[in-house]
Amino acid sequence: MKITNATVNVCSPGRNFVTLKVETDEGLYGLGDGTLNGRELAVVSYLTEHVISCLIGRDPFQTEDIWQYLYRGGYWRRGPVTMAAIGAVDMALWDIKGKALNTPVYNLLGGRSRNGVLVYAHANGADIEHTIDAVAREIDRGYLAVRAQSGIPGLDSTYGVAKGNKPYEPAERGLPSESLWSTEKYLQHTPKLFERLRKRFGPDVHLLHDCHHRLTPIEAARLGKELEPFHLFWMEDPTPAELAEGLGIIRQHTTTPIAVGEVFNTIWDAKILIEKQWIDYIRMTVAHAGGLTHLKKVADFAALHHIRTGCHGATDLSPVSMAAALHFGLAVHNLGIQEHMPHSAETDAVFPHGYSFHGGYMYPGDEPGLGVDLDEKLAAKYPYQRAYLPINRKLDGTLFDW
Ligand code: EZ4
Ligand code: CO
Repeated sequence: MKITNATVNVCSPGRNFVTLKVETDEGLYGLGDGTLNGRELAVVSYLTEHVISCLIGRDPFQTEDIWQYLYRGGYWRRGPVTMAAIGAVDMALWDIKGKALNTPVYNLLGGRSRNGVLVYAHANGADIEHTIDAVAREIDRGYLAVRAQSGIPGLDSTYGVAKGNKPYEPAERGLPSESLWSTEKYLQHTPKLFERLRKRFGPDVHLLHDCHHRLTPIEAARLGKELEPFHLFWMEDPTPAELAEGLGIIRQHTTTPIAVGEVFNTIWDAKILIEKQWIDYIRMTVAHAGGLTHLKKVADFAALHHIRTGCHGATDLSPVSMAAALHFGLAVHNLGIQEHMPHSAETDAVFPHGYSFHGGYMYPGDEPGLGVDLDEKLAAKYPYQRAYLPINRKLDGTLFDW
């Protein structure tokens, strides 16, 4: 089999998605997700200007060699744009492989290690009472694990909390919006939220929380200690993780489990964190970490160090990524949990898919390949619209981490 053509689709059914379609001389095609929130067109250009012509004539079964060709052969290694482009190609090739062999991708990654993939829902509210209601709604829908984020008294908006009645969506159309932040107010408020949630929902539901890279290591250590009585499943991105040793400081102070990695691209971002066992969950995505070929290696390395997976699964990853994460999560031995932020009805219609949710778990479905398609006609009705993630400032105007 040979690759004969590849095209990039950019559409915006509620939010922007970049989808690579790789075609073969046998009529089979594969899809890969290359969406990089707020920087979408950089990946499009990387693919169309620099990658696609190098793929023509290659054997799509050679996932390892093509991965190395694009990673080592590009000379300029790593980085989110490069790795998202490689991720899109790699995903599409695994999709083709599955279709050609008439088997779901999970069978090519080791087969089923479990019946379904444990997922967590998002719940948020303007204050603690509304967040409690939102968690109750997700539990009623069948979720066994819920991430809780709450508005903070004295701050107009914060990460993870929806404005109005719309579901939370981090990117907004137009230029970046700005929000104001106070670590002091956040640290006072957050333990109260989890005290209330545990009291209300009892010990069994898994509770998660995302700090979104906003604390220094010692601030995160304080929060982790104060959350210990409420037994979180994890505390996510407590501090920016470029400085790996920061996670080491947090680890010395608290037994609250730590999850990081949604902005990582390769094993090199995570190597020290994994080796030192400073984290408990590695959250890289199939799309941004160079596809299944690389993520499988990361997961196997993590497994040697008691670290489990917890792939990022926000709505800015397309249903193609969601499917890939579910095949991966079903197959790897060290699955922790998978994030599940359901896509809008418009997005689901553009990307018909075989995966499903039932009773707290998701299932990739048994269709050959990844089990996701792209309705190009419908996609054409939703042209790209520029959108950015917000930026964040401290109350005195200093630019801060969002
Ligand atoms: O802010 O995906 O855990 N989920 C997250 C997300 C990220 C967005 C950024 O594009 O942190 O909401
Ligand atoms: Co996050």
